[in-house]
This record gives sequence, C-alpha cells and structure tokens, in this order.
Amino acid sequence: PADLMAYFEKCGVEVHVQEFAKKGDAPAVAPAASSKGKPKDKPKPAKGQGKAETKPGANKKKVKAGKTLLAMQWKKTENFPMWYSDVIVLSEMISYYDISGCYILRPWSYKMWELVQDWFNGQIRPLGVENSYFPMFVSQDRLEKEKDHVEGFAPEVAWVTRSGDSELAKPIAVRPTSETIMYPAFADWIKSHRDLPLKLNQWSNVVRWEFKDPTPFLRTREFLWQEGHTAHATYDESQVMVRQALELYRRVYEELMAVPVIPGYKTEKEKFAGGHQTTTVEAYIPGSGRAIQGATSHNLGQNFGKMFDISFQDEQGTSKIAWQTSWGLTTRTLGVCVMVHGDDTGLVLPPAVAPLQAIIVPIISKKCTFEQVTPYCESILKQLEDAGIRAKYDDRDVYNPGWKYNHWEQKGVPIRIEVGPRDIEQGSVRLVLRYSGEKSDHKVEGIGDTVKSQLDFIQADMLAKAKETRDSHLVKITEWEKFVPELEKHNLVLTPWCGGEHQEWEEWVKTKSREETLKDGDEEDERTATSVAAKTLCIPFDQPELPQGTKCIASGLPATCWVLWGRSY
Ligand code: 87F
Repeated sequence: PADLMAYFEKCGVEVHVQEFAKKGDAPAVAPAASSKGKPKDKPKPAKGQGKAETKPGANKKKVKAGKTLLAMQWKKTENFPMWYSDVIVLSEMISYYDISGCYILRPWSYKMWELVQDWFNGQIRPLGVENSYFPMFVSQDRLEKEKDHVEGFAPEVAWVTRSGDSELAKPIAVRPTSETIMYPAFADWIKSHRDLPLKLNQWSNVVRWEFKDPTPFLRTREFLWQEGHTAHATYDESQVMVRQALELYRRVYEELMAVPVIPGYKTEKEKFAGGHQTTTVEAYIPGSGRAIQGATSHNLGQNFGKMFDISFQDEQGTSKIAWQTSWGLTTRTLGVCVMVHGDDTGLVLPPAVAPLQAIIVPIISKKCTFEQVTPYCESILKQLEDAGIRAKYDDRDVYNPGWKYNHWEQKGVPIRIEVGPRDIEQGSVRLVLRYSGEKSDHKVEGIGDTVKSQLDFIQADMLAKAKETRDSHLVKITEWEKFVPELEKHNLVLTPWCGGEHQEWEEWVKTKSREETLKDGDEEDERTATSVAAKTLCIPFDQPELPQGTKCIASGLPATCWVLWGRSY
C-alpha cells in the first residue's frame, strides 16, 4: 500500500481510501485485524468527536495524497483516545487481542519495559532487595485470610475452576497481587531479628478482571509489574524503605520517562485499605487534562504481620511482630510516557527508554549506491556502539529513505542520522531530532560523543518541557467557586483541606464536582468510563505555606494541609 500511495502521489492523483472492514472491526491500520479472532478494545470515535460528526457519512478519514496508508489517522487534539490507539499500533508497541483488556506487547514496547527493569534492578540491588519468584496461583483460604485487603477488590479476582473436563475440588485464584502468596512464606522464614530485614522483589504478571473500559498499558486485565515486599524489625526502618521505593518511582518517571510527578501521601479514603499509609507519585496527562497514579509504596504497619503471624524474637528474646512494606510499578509507565510525549506523527521516546536511540538512514541514488554508502554508515554505527548508544543502520533496499524516515519517526527514535553523497564527500552527517524536528550537520569524527551529548540534552529537555506544561496546569485555589471552572480548564487543583478523619468531605467534593460539571451541559464519557468527578490525588510532600486560619475548601473547617485534586484515570 505504501508504494501504491507513493506512485499515485507522483502521478498527482488525490486518493480517497475506502476501508472495507465491517463496523466494529479494527481499522486496517491494526495488523491484528487480519487474524481470526476479532480484536477487542480498539476505541471507536465517540459521538461528536473527530471528523465523523462534521461531515455526515464521512466516518472513514480521508488519507491525504503523499501520506501512506500506514500513517496516523487522528490528531492528538482532535480525538485523544483514537490518537493514542494510532500511536501504540503504528509504533509497533501493541497489537490488539481477542480477549478484552488483554494486549500483545510487541518487541518495541517489551524492550522499553526491559530497560525499566534493568535500571530498577540496578537500583534495588544496593538497597539489599533480592529478586525472587512466587507462584501465580493462590488458594481461596489464603486469599481471603486478610479480609480488609481483599474486600472491595473481590469482584476483580479471576478464578480457575476447571482443568480439561473436570471441576477442580477447590477453585484457585490467579494473583491480583502477591501479599497473600508471599506472607505465609515470610512467616516461615522469619524467626529471629537475625532474619530481618527481608527484602524481596518479584517481576511478574498479575490479573485484575476490571469492568471499566480498558486502555492499553493504563488499565488492562493482565499487566506486568514489579512488586516489592519487605519486612523489618522497626517501624522506622520500614518507613525508610517506603520512601526509598517511592524515590525510585519518582526517578523512573522523571529520569527514564521524562515525565514529572508529584510525590505525596494518599488520603485515608484513597490509601490501600490493608495498610497503614500509602505514598504515591502522580502524573499529569495534558492530552486529556487528567491525572494518573504513577506508582504506590505502602507502609503496611503490622496489619499483615498479625494476620500471617510474621513474628520474630528481638535481641532480648521478646516476641515482636514485623513491620512491612509493599510497593509496585507497572507497565502503565509506558502508556503515560506515550501520552505525554507522543505527537501527530507518532511516538516520541525519551532516549533513556528508547529501544533504539539513533537510526542511520542512507540516502541512496544513482550517484550514491549502497556499496558506496555502506562502509561510511557502518563506521558511524561502530562509533555509536562504542559510545554505548543503542543504534542501527537501516540498510534495507526494499524501502526508500522517505519511507524509512516516516517509519522511525512513528516509532519515536530520538535521533535520525541521514547520510547522503555530500556527507561522504565532506565527512559529515545530518542529525534530525525526533522531539523537536531540529536538523543540524556535524563532523563524522567524534560522532559518538556528539550523539551522546545530544541524547542527554533531549532527555533533559523533554522533562523540562513536560514540566512546563504540567506546571501551567497546576493551580492553587482557596474558594470552592473556582474548583470546577479550573477542572474544566484541564487543571489539577491544590486546595486547603481539613484532612485526617474527614472522609465524608472527600465524597462531597466528588459528588459536587460531578453535579456542577454536568449542570454545564457536559456529558460524562460513557465510552471510556472516565468520570468527570474530581478525587484527591495526594497530599504532596512539598507543602506550600498554610496561613493561620485557612479554611478547608469543602467543609470550612480549619485546614491542616494542602491536598491535590484532579479528574483522573
Ligand atoms: C485486586 C484484587 C485483589 C489492588 C487488587 O499496590 C486484591 C487487590 O490488594 C489488592 N487490587 N490491591 C492492592 C495492591 C497493594 C500493593 N501490592 C503490592 C500495591 C503494590 C504492590
């Protein structure tokens, strides 16, 4: 199709593309459409969104001449969910699958996850955290041992009830999280203060059978994560661990994904019910004006220790209950990264998580053949690899340079290195930066160092730009009247809060913000099941000054802190 389109363009023919897929089928851009089972979850344009409404009968988008069939069909500002789907499919991160809420992570996204894993493993090792692997199945007795913890989550637990034709004597659950799988073993292993601290991590998949609309990476029924679980002799030690894990999560977002986050405490209402205190990092998605929980780190107190009898003899021989933590980071990180940085051409990757950081594209012509350009390109590749850069020379002769530019742009490769006849003559290369489109020419000597410093610059600048955008959507208010109008401007809102035990006021804000939004004629998006109600995201660690006598925005009671609100995923 790409070649056909190029041919028509050359002939000056304007092409209209008619897709023959049935209504509800994934469009032709999703390769999975050709597989036998019908792919699920591909978003469809919502009523009143996109071109479908403005031009009756024109539900299929017109592909402009010169664009290949494999180009993005939606703009980020035009229809954010459709744009997101375009990006993750065209970049070859995701393929759709015939079970709702489940997606194929293709090598391009899986490599990104591996880069996160490598970095994270490198950070937890010096903290004394060891990797391990526990079974994915949990018996009903164990899963339901800690009632508080499963309560509320129960509808999401998936059960295996049969093998072949025979019913299992007792159904077994697929892990939604591993507290109840790991802690009986903790109880076995921990007898004395000498057995502490115990710090384990596991990389695995978990299953949570959610009924809200799924979104690849952000909300899926099966996802990949790491879960850390630790046990300590004292509360203070456990608290150090909680904050170390959260700091790593902040760094995953900011240093790898180039996404700024706000670290803080969850309120009593939003914390993990099984624990003592939850800390979180919260990110902002400009395309939807929504917040998203990035990752959480819990201080479990002694709740699980009591339930699973995780006790030890201290130095004096007294029996004590262990203090525990748990913390988790998921493949959601990748979705947030795509949503924050992607543009109308496709994916834009920060170098730290780019499977390829630089792609070398030769410009072949009659006067400059593959044979002539290849040694030059290979020497560039060698220099890049020697500098520790993930690079590739795209020497395929079945595609022209324009096709390759488009392909690697869609995949978000941070730097393209173009090599043409003039470059070979002059001993130069042309660099094109994906995130800004900026072009510049450089000497081929020292190209490893040049590209390295460009990558560092891109990484820092992408974070700085994302932070600027996030900060411009962060407002501090002290009167309720401004609350919903600020949400409507896609802002996160920091307000004074009475805090503590006043959970009912949090519910009040949720209800009230929803009512006031719908009163203005907005419709709640039934398709994505994303609520227009605001909820608390966190009580930021970094607290602005709270003048004496400041009142809670909701209750009017004396405020005890600032809390961050937003519509969220
Ligand atoms: C769904 C079904 C059953 C979340 C669930 O955050 C149980 C649960 O316990 C459940 N969904 N949770 C909370 C998970 C807490 C905690 N686990 C370790 C984390 C980080 C990693």
